[in-house]
Amino acid sequence: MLTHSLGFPRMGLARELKTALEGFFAGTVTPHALQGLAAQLRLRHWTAQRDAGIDLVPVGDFSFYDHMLDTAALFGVVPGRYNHAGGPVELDLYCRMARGGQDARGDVTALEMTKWFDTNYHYLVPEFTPEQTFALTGDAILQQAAEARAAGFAAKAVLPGPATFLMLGSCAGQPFDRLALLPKLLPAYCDLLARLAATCPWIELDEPVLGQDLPTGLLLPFRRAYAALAEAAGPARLMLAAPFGSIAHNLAFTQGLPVAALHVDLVRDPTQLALAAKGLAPQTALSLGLVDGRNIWRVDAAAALARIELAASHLGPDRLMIAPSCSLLHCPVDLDAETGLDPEIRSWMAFAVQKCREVRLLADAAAPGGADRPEVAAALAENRAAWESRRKSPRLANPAVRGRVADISVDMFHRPAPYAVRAGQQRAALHLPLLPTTTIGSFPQTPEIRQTRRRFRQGQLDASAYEAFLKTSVADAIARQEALGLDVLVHGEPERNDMVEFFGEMLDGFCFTRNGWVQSYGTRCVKPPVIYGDVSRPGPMTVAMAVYAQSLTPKPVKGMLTGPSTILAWSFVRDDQPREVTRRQIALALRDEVADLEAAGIRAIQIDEPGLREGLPLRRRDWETALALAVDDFRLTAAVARAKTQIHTHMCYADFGDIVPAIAAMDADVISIEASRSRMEPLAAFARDGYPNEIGPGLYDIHSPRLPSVAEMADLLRRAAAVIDPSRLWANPDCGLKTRTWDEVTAALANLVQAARRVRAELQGEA
Ligand code: THG
Ligand code: ZN
Repeated sequence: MLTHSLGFPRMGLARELKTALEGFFAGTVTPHALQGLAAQLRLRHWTAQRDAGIDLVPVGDFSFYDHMLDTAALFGVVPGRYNHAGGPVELDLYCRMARGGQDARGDVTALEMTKWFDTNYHYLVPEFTPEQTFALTGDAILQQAAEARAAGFAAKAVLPGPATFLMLGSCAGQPFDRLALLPKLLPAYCDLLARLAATCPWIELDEPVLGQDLPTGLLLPFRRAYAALAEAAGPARLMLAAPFGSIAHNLAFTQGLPVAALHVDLVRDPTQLALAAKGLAPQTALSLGLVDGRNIWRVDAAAALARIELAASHLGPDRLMIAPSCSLLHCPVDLDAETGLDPEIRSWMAFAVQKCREVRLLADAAAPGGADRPEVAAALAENRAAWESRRKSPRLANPAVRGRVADISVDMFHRPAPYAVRAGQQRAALHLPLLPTTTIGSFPQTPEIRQTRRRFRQGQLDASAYEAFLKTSVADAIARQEALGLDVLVHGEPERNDMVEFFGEMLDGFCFTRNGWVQSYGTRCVKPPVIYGDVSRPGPMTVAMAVYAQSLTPKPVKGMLTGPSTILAWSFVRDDQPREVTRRQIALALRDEVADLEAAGIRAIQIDEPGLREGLPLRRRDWETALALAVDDFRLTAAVARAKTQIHTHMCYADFGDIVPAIAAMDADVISIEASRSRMEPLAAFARDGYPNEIGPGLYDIHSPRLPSVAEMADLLRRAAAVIDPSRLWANPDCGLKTRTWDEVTAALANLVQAARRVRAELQGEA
């Protein structure tokens, strides 16, 4: 049984690639040095995987920014605004497509970024036109394949397949059927495969769209394409991979294809095994994705071996391959680097390197007589012992939490009064004008704030000095907001690194890593906390800081929480119970925080849910149930608040069109959303679906250093007031301001307040 890997984390154990890339962007690292480091990392990662027992190591999983951008560069898909004359996409153009920036003719915007299926990774969206042409213009993957071969590795080239590449692209403003481009794209893929075949014994094309709903019109073109691709791959063997989902509903696409192997994600859906096996052409192998590439738990070897046995009963052992479920991009690199974890909990975990060893172990144990080999038997016994320790651990179950969940009653999901009643009480309690102004929560994380937090974490600064520093920072933020004339203030979150990491560190049932970084986009990483047991709140988490901030001003200061769906989506979640059970526990913990904030005199509380939408299943028909449960948990969190306490929420991504009814069902008093980049377009969906509560469309893009003018924000507000009753409109930026400088923030918010005043005066003049 061959073992293989679909991809390895790119950043390096010490995030070396991030450091080098950021240095390159800043001009302190030469292109030569950057390329040198990249080659070093690739070699290190191939070696680590081979040493762990992976037979076929991946080539093409490395990227300077993102693998979809790499694929666009590979096939010459460069939007017109970059004025590219054709030919190879050099590093300079690649970076402009990734990050935007200057060229001879001025500013160009980057490609749009969006979530990669239901992960917390963002890819760059390729833009296609109806006249799009394709050619093999890049050679990065070919060079890397040669590099791997020269270093003596058996390599499998990996890249997104043509259907996924087209479906995940955009139409750059002029809708057309992108899939109609498949016949034009195919020759470029065939060209690439033919060349890769010279250096790689295997080529993998990833088609995670097979887990989604596919247009029936794609069926024949897809099948024809894969027949052509398998032929073009020539002496190399072609693998079609479907990570992240189940292909059970799309078997017609894969059945009988003349590919050398089909990879299925058995972590996401173990039941698809028999279906996938039955439809295979006689020469096709089945690659079993048995080790979870999305989480940090050890594989349950006994359960995985049972699956291998089932597969072998259908296909025989010689037609099986063993692998992680998906690319290991979505988990941290090496558990050996974690020295601070509780040893027992640590013994339940596996990171990318350990997961490669697990793949090897499964293949060894499944081989005839393999389980009797002493080293295999010992490793299996160790795996079993770790799982027994985990299953029996008293640290997992918290009877008090279980009891509370069992006792949840229907009334706990309902605010004490409907919005129409609450709105009046809140307006009186908060003394808000028409078009009230506010911000989303975070203020600039200055170098001083980052450094002070680091010194405190490393023990160079004691708790009282740290607290004094935080208070100074909060007082400064409050003074600035009062001077700007904002209506509802925030404390600025100087104590928080990442919002989810912050709550994870304070809740029971969570633990956190020192170095468990996972790429989120480009050079940016997150360190997801780990939920291992029942979740509860040992005590108030945000109350002291909120109360301190409120003590400095008569204006309302919002308490700031992260919602249950977002904490769930951005954490490593326990895999021994349904995710929904875990989220309900989180909701109860947050509900207590809402109650405590309110009891301490906080009059407005924001519960952010930017992660709600991205957690949705791959198939739309599963959305309704998933959304209903997510909405319930938001309501469970918020509904404890009195009628006159104003509940806010915030969501980042502009793609709201199809979930407005669910957002309305959350019944937050106020929602702030991203809207400036699309000139208030998302509001149309809220207006169309009769969104009943208050809404703050973002008036400027916080991702850009550009200063928005009073006139343009006033114009956006007028557009908003044309579709939403102005009595329910707020004025705020698109998102939190932690990545900006105070100079930028002060200037932009001053203009935002002016814009709100101007439009307020116009509206009141009309009345
Ligand atoms: N937190 C978590 N996941 C997220 C977001 C978040 N996913 C979606 C979106 N927000 C991703 N955005 C970012 C933005 C910035 C950074 C990471 C993800 C970032 N990271 C620092 C870096 O890589 O330099 C490291 C952070 C740190 O020092 O703690 O800037 O907000 N969980
Ligand atoms: Zn946001």
